[in-house]
Amino acid sequence: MNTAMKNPKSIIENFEIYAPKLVSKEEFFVGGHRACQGCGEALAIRLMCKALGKDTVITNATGCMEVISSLYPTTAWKLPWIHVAFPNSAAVGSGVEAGLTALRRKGKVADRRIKSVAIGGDGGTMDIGFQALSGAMERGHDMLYVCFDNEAYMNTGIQRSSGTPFLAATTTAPAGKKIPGNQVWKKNLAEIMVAHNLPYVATATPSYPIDFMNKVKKARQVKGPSYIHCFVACPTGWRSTSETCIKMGRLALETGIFPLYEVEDGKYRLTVEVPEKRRPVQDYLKGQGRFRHLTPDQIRVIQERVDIEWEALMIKVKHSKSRESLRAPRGV
Ligand SMILES: Cc1ncc(C[n+]2csc(CCOP(=O)(O)OP(=O)(O)O)c2C)c(N)n1
Repeated sequence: MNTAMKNPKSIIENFEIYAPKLVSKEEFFVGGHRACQGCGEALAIRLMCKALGKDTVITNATGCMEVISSLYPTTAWKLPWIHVAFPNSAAVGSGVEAGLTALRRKGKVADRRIKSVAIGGDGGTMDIGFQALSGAMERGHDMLYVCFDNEAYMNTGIQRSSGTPFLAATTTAPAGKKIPGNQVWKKNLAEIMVAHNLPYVATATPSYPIDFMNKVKKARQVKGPSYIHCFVACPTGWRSTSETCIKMGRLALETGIFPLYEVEDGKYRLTVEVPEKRRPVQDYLKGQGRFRHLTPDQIRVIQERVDIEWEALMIKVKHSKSRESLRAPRGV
């Protein structure tokens, strides 16, 4: 174990020495794009691209990240990048992988590993692109899918998606006299991906950048399908101030609303520890206008749900076992 590992405080004190070693200076998603101030999604894409490196093909579903990054005649992408329709990022990503495999077999592309990475927002992934995602993962393509979950259809005006949290106000589930915001619980897509028996599934957020980048690097190495669910703050849609983008991800972790974990062949592991006494969900909710209308009783209902989900996750962390030996054999 090196000195820095033995004494994490020394990393913080000597940040300028360690930071360049931790994070590559090479940029593949560059400045000049049109993301809103404090956009968590643009930051996450930048970090993801650094972790992926140059031998990568990105397939991007329609959504904020496509709109802000590719206004004609400019582009923020320094990687091969394909903009596809709203529902089919995973399908095109799987085609990229199959195409590269075929070309490699014929000796028409360099014999090195080029990773196909498909990305989409929560609307493009959890709702309209879900069938394509499920199919691509189930077929076992050697590809990574990253969902950037800002918890609504932000690009088209903050409509609710199946990623929107319970009782959050959106333009299609406004908090008013009849309903107090979105009426259903958020879909847990990471769990649904685990149920696809993937070799690697993880949750992440740019608020913990090294954790996120390590997960992207790990997923890149996986030979087979992998999925990362990346939680990204959206000040515009969440009605929060732009400088709170990083803070929101940290509060989501510290309250247990968005735990950071990875699942390797079915074995769960928390990757960022949460204090034994988690912060109350109120600490996370209060900085966001989309939850401004909540009553103490409604906040209590959310707290109870988070507690139940947390306990269920802890059971999995404690008792799940690796199923690596049960991976479906390919080509049999
Ligand atoms: C089939 C289809 N339906 C609707 C649209 C309109 N549309 C474009 S982007 C978008 C919202 C994207 O939301 P999300 O996937 O959550 O990504 P975000 O913009 O929040 O990053 C919608 C509804 C479309 N382009 N195609």
